[in-house]
Amino acid sequence: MRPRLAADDRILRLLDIADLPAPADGEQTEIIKASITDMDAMEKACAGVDAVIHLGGHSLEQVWSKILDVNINGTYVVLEAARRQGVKRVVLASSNHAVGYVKKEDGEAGDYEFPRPDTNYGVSKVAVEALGSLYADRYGLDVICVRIGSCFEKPKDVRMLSTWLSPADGARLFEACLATPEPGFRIIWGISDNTRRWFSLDEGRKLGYESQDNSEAYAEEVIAQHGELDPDSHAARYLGGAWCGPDFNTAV
Ligand code: 15L
Repeated sequence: MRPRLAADDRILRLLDIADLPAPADGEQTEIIKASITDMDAMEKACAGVDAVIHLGGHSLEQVWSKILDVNINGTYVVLEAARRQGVKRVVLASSNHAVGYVKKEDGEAGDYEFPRPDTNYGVSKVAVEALGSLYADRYGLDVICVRIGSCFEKPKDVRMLSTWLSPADGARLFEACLATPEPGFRIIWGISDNTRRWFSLDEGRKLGYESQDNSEAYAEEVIAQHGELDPDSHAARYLGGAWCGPDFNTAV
C-alpha cells in the first residue's frame, strides 16, 4: 500500500516492528519502528494524524497466546492510542476468516454476516470488529472494518478466484474509507468485483468504493495449474476454505 496510498497532499506515517526501507527522495513518508502492543509508542505514532489504517498483526493462524497479545490486545492499543490522541477515524483489517464457516451454498455473504470464525486468527478478527464497534459507539470514532478476502498480486489458487482483492482495489477501498463522510461503524467486504465472488459489494459501494479489477482475467491460468475445485472440498464449500478443514493446523 505504501506507493499506492502516497499523495502530494499526504504524509504517510508507517509503523512496523520490522525495518522498513528509508523514504526515497521526495517521498512524504515517516517511518516508526515499534510494536502495536506498545501504548507509548502508539500514542506518539497517533499524535497529529487524521486517520489510522491498522494492518498490523499475525496474518495467518498462530498459537492463542500470540493471537491474544498481538491481534487482540494490539488492536485495543491501536484504538485506545487513537482515542487518546484525538484521531477521528480508524480503518481495521478484518478477514473472511471472521466468518469462515459460512457456507457458500447459503448464497452471497452479506456485509454484516454474523461471526463464524474458523481459527484462533478468525476469532481475533471478530474481536477486532467488536473493539471497533465499542470505540465507535462509546467514544464516537469512525471505524470501518474491512473483511479482506485474499489480497495478493494475483489469485494463487481456484478459491482465490472468488476471494481475490487486487492490491490496486485494496488501495481504492482504503481511499474510500478515508474520504467517506461520517461513516460511523461499518463492516464491508474487501473484495474485487470478481465474476466468481461470494461476497456483497453493497456496503463498500455505499462508501464510494468502485472495484476496477476482476480475477476472471487469471481464471484460465489458475484452473490450468490447479484444476477445478472438488465441490465437496472445504475450499469449495466454506468462505474460509481449507482453513475450515480437519487437516488445517489450528494452533493451540
Ligand atoms: C487472510 O486473512 C490471510 O491474512 C491471508 O494470508 C489469506 O490467507 C486470506 O485470509 C485468505 O483467506 O485467502
